[in-house]
Amino acid sequence: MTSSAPEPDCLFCKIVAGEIPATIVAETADTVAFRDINPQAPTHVLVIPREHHRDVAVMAEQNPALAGRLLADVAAVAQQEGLPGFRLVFNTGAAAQQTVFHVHAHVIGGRELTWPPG
Ligand code: DGP
Repeated sequence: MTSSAPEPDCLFCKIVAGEIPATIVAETADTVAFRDINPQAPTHVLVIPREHHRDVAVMAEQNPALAGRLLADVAAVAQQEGLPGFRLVFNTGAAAQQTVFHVHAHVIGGRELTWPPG
């Protein structure tokens, strides 16, 4: 069974709990948004739910309302960052280069973005 309780060894659960520092740019009752430690663009913010879900597919299945609110919080962060456009990425699974297994939305912008991604 998949749990949404905090995972003791989860890096992003520790950021939610304030146990690991992060440059937080926005917080809501549901989500925390903070700057990526390895930015791929002038603006690179991660928006995560406070609840632990392994990836976006699990979150959408277990708590679709939360998934919707997370998207609204992404939009608010993009507006707060003054982005005229942005790329929203959920790397999902190791084959897609997901490395932290607590769902996170990459909000990337502040430069001309190319397509397709690598
Ligand atoms: P992904 O490959 O989609 O799982 O992205 C994980 C992202 O998390 C990656 O862009 C780097 C970022 N990251 C990893 N560890 C930390 C950390 O301790 N603090 C912050 N702010 N970002 C982190």
